[in-house]
Amino acid sequence: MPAPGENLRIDPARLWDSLMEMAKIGPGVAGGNNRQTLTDDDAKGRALFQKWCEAAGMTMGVDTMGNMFATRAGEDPDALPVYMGSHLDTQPTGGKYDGVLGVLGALEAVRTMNDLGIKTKHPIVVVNWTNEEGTRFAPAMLASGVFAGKHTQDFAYDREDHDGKKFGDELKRIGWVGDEQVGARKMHALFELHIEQGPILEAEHKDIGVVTHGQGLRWIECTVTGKESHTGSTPMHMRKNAGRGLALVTELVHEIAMKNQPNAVGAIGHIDVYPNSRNIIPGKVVFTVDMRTHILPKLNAMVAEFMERAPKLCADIGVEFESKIVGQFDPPAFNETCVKAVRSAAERLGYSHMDIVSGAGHDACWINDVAPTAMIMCPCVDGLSHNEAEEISPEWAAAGTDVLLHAVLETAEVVG
Ligand code: HGY
Ligand code: MN
Ligand code: MN
Repeated sequence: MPAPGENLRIDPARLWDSLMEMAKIGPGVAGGNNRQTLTDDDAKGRALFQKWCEAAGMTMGVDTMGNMFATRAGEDPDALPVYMGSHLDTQPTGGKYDGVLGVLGALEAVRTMNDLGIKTKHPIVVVNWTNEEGTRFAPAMLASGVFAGKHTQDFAYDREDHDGKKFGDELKRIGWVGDEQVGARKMHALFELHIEQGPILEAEHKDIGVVTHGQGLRWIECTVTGKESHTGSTPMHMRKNAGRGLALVTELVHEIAMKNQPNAVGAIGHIDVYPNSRNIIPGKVVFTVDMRTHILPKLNAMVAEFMERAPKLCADIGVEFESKIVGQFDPPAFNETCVKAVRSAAERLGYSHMDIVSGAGHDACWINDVAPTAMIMCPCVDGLSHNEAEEISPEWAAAGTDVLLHAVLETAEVVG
């Protein structure tokens, strides 16, 4: 199949305008976004995305997890579609590009195909996956996980946010329960463009990351139980301070990650302290440990060491420790043919590139289990993400989207 010509490029200004337009929905307090999944702002972002897709001549399908699929017809309607996309939901203090670049970059690729009257054998579908972030409703990549058969829909609908609202109820409330059975769609391939969310590409002065693998992830929700009592009048030897358990476990997670360098990370990002009163010793602390590496035996060993040592640390100070896995996936190795299409696209377009392992989890990590999948990354300033100051350059956005366009056209087979 002849590859698209190296002069075939997207419209960088149109892409950037769309990114800035979407960023106006669910603004953060410091220049980023707070467009959390299944909020009214998420609904507004979905509506704008649907409007743009329909203006680009695509037809929108929605499944029972709210996943959105905008289809551009192919010359062979029986050929399995080539999918491209990511997520529009953001962290509570998220950036403007995490996920959004992958969705709007895919839309820009279709707009460019329309401008040039490009026809493909395979239909092309632009995707917005529901709840990639997993911050309001754990786990992350929830809807792509249901699509890939990793979770049941009942499990997903039952997930509760901090206020006890259920995923299924919130999806219904915002009016985005679709009629398609989730997971029924079959894919010829899927490509996801995403910002790196780390410092490597910028430090190496590379425009494109050719993602060969992703890190595996374990989210362990821990509950440390002590005894609430007065911070002033309770003698030190009589205290059961759950906060100390959190401190010891936090340090343990860091120690295990550092012992397993390179290519291992660990931290605790979510913490709820009860009753969280200045003059009451914490009686209970609930927190989530996030451990990752792209080496599966190492990941399993890190978790095993944690599960062996954490309960003892807590018992030694007289507090109880319980834990449960609330999110997990093994390290994905992406499809070699799709990865090659990404790499050759970068070469053809003259963009500097390097192979890279994705540090963050992405919907592509789950879809990789049900269809040939690959990812394209662009740098981000100082490697910063999951922070309102997240920034990329218009040039980086355009380069990544050019590569996405070429890889998708090569895979979807241009026929005219
Ligand atoms: O947690 C992750 O890696 C992704 O950003 N949800
Ligand atoms: Mn993301
Ligand atoms: Mn994210």
